[in-house]
Amino acid sequence: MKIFIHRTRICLDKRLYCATIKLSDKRLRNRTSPPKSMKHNPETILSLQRIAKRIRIESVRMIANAGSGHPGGSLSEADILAALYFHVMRIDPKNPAWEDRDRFILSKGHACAGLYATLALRGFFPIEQLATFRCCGSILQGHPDMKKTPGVEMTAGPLGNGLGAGVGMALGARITGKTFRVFVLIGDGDAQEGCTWEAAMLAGHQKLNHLICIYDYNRSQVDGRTDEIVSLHPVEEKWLAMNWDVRKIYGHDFTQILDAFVWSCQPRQKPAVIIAYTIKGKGVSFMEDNAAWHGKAPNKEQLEWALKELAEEEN
Ligand SMILES: Cc1ncc(C[n+]2csc(CCOP(=O)(O)OP(=O)(O)O)c2C)c(N)n1
Ligand SMILES: [Mg+2]
Repeated sequence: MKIFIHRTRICLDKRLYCATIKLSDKRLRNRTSPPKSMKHNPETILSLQRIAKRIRIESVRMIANAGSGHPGGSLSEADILAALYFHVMRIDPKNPAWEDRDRFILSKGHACAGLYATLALRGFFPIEQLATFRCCGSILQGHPDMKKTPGVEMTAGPLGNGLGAGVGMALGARITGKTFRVFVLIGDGDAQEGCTWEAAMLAGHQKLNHLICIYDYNRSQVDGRTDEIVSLHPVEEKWLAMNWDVRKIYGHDFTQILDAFVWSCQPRQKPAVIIAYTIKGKGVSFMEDNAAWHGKAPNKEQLEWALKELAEEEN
């Protein structure tokens, strides 16, 4: 296991940052009741596209403001997070410790800007807090901390640990007779860690049918292409061999994302994995599929360019 050091800094310019937050945030924050049904229609999709756009905008803004962070993975996961938090998961932002809530674990913890933006938009904490991302003493550290941030279920940063934590939660639910679902988002670099496969093997063996893994398959990690570093092929066959149900989707198409979640939440005898083919840096042309933007903050001009593209983006 490698050792890594978080960079912390003091944020000076909160006022400028907060001035850019829109009024429509209030409407989003007030959506506190868990969704009643997982059915979807064109309006659902339009609404989720708008939310995903906001997640992307807030993510790049936070990273630029902090001067550090991980835009590539935050942008690739944005559509999945929007679907989970605004349509699929049974949660109550006003009561983050509700016993029967669905759980979500971001195993690729470095991509927490996307998660923080989602949690803020969903009402777990005030959107203004995003301005403190990566600041000393902030609830929004450079990697998620379950003891600091409302809505964060699992501390993460060292890759490969999320699925194991999810297996523990799903087993705990079974033992205590709970019916909540456990969603774990893993990255493909994350999946290069051996403990991911140990957890997958145990989940398959235990037939953890309330465990759903989403595999953010952007085919890139910090050092470049996953295929050139440690190939993950054949991905589908690996999960099938470990006794998982498997579905492949394009992870930026809400119809496919929502259909896959409906499928994954149906009664089943095994855990389910959704292999989501995604684009690292999705939505910002100069970041898309470019490993250089794995862990780098945009400067002022690059931020303006990125925000312009994201504002114009049509899914
Ligand atoms: C155990 C461990 N080794 C190394 C790292 C350093 N590291 C941070 S992010 C990353 C690559 C992650 O790639 P991936 O999971 O595919 O995430 P994404 O492409 O979605 O950003 C690495 C190697 C780490 N966090 N943990
Ligand atoms: Mg990746």
